[in-house]
Amino acid sequence: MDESKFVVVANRLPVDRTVKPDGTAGWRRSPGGLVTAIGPVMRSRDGAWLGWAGAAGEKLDPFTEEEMALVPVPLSAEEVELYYEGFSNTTLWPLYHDVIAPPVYKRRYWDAYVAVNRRFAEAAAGVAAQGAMVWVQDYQLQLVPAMLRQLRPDLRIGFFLHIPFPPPELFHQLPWRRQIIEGLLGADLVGFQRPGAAANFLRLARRLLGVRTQGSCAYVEDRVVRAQAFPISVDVGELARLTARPTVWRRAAEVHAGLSASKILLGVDRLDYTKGIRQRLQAFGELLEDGELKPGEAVFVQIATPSRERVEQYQLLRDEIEQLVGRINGMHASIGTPVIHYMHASYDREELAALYLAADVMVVTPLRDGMNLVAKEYVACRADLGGALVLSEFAGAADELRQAYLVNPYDIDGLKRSLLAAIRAEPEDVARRMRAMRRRVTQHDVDRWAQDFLTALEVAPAP
Ligand code: GDG
Repeated sequence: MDESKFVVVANRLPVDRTVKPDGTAGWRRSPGGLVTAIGPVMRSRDGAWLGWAGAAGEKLDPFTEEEMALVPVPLSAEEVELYYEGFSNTTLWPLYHDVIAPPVYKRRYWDAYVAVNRRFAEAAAGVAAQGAMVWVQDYQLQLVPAMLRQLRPDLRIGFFLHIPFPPPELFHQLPWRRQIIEGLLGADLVGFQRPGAAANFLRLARRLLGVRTQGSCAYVEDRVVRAQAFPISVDVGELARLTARPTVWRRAAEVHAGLSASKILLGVDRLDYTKGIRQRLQAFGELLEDGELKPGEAVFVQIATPSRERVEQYQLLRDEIEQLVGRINGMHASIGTPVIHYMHASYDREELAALYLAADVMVVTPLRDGMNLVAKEYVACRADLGGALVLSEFAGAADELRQAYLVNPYDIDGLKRSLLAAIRAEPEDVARRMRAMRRRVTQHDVDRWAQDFLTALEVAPAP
């Protein structure tokens, strides 16, 4: 494979395995904004994408798919358990999300994290052309920037963290806190979702490593590292095309007609303890119990996409949510008319778009979330200016979507008041709020996010 001038390094490759109708195996582009945003840049810059192909123990040669050069990085079954399920999702994920669940600190997890990060760094060093630009993605690969810089000082290295970055008060728990900050400081540009996260990172660099900082810059030996916010967004054009399809708006009407309630409340999340699914269902259940909502007045549709099913905290969460759904339906449903429709399944983009169109109130209540694309997707789909958004102030999206019904999901009474206000809002008010939110999302879509980051990386002082 030729060397590339632009290299993306992510835990996963942007393709999923498929089986074609004739039985042969193939690949299909994964859904999601990252590929859409970076795909055009990859093609115009002769790019390569490094990542795990998704099957443990499998060794694959580089291949080309969707006009992208893909370089698989192998992971053994043990590494998936220790580096991915372990350090990434049992240590870092809860620590970076306000310790909503207790993080687990195991030295075996850390050792695997170091080893896998080194493998990714070596693979990137092997495919990057002289002076190339390398863009490392997310919390699974925080050591890659420094490892890669050591191997290849000629490269321009960017890093983007998709999840929150915690304040020192929490980050200090991590036994390997210095190593993580050193790892990230290997980049020329470190991007975060919110300005507060960039500030946390700079404070930690000062406190843990004595690095001098000024404004958004950290001075590391003879280099300047910039830390800044680049709020990620959605592919507004793709969503507009989807919602314009007659099959989609017909399906939305069908969903509405099929539910025997005047208003539909919708939640769409990976089944994750950061998403505040319990809090929103509890608030909805209490409104029914108090008699403030009548069963025919509103129905809740909750899609909970299966996620990290081998991690214990996720198994416990699933039991808890399913018990709660059962209890609320047990109290308030009648035959043929549940008050909560709960689906533990994954749907295609068309069906999701139809649900967004059908929903009168979109309920997004994470306890902590880097950005939350679901909130932005809902806004991008509502060209009709219908639909109210209830949004947690702890989601990065709250910085931009100021006209949503902003809530503190820990405050169940406040959440109940906001749900009622959104359900009962006048159409003019709903439209006014939606128009303002659409202006923001349309002007700051995912393409703009990628352009802003890469432009900032390009103007970073040369290594
Ligand atoms: C991380 C950060 C940050 C959901 N169910 C289905 C489905 N989805 C899609 C949604 C949306 C995406 O998954 C979820 O994105 P979120 O942003 O809401 O949340 P995370 O997965 O936690 O993402 C987050 C993001 O990275 C990007 O930086 O915003 O804060 O935690 O696009 O539509 N897609 C399909 N079927 C489903 O059933 N096809």
